[in-house]
Amino acid sequence: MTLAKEPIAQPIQRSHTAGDFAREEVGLANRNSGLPLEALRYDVTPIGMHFLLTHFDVPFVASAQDWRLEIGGRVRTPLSLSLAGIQQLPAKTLRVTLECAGNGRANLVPRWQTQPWEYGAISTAEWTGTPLRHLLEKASIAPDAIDVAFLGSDRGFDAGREHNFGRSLKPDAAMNDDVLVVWEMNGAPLAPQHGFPLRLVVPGWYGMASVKWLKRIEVLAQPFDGYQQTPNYHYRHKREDPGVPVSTMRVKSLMVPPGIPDWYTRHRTVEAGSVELTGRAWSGAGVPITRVAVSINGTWSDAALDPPQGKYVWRGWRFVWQATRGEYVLECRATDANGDTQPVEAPWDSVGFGNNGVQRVPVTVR
Ligand SMILES: Nc1nc2c(c(=O)[nH]1)N[C@H]1C(S)=C(S)[C@@H](COP(=O)(O)O)O[C@H]1N2
Ligand SMILES: [Mo]
Repeated sequence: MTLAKEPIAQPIQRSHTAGDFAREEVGLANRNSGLPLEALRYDVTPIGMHFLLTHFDVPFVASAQDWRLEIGGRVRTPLSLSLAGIQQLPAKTLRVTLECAGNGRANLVPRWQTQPWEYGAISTAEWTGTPLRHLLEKASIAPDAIDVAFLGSDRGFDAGREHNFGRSLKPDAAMNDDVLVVWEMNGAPLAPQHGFPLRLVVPGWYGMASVKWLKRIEVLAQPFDGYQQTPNYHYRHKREDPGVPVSTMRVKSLMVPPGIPDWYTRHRTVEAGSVELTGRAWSGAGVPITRVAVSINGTWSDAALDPPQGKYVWRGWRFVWQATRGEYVLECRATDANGDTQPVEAPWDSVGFGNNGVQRVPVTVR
């Protein structure tokens, strides 16, 4: 596998729409599952409930025995490492909340036709691996390096461009001790759908940076121009804007929908009385959450925050609501230590990246 130019074919036509979901969107939603919001209750998401986003096919890797991670490009010592060799490096376990940059995009009007996330593309796992910097130090980055590309073994087409899924980090970001090359999730070998046998985990960033099925690291003297780096994953108001690269997660919160759901609509029914509302709040780049407010039909009150569980981990919150009969809309809104707060109205983005608008939960109290 190399960084050869990506062949360009005729792109598939897609569009913005405000109407029904296309068969293709429903098909993607079946392949790429979200966290059921009731599972926000787990500090660490059970593996089978962790959200999934796989652009192409999940590679079939029968055994990790023959897997090699290659490191090449602008390095003094190109390397080809086995999984066993990598596992001999100093190991580190980090609890990390990952969110897909497209989370919430199905709630935007009009929406871009793609994986139609509502709220669930968010989860927390405990990742065990070795800091990437140990591998880069072994290979020894050349002084003219300005970008480090990470390629997965999965390959396909997007917008007519054939490529392996790939992303890059600037050398200083790549050398951060918390960026891990990971072989275990929640104490078990990586599941096939989460990147077996090896993946990158970049804490504090949206999920696209955490390349699964990691096969090759290419150190570059020019910016990586793979499809998933650019043009994809840029905030753009118009399709033709140059855009701003998507990087760290924006401040956000979600609540566990209270009461019981209707099977089809998911509308909630709650018994009158004292109702404890709970949820999670997080931000990017390791910035702590400082406040969560809850709104009951537009009246905001502060929630209590649970103790923090780590630099890159969502923070629990709770609020006791004295519910009386009627129709309600519940909302929650987080603020981080930078003073950033979730917008009440989601910022519109051409393909729906970074939607951190407040969640609205309609509830009937009886
Ligand atoms: N090789 C590869 N890595 C990938 C992807 C992919 O399609 N292929 N998807 C990315 C995106 S967009 C996200 S949000 C996360 C999702 O990780 P998960 O499926 O383990 O939850 O993986 C990232 N890493
Ligand atoms: Mo994603």
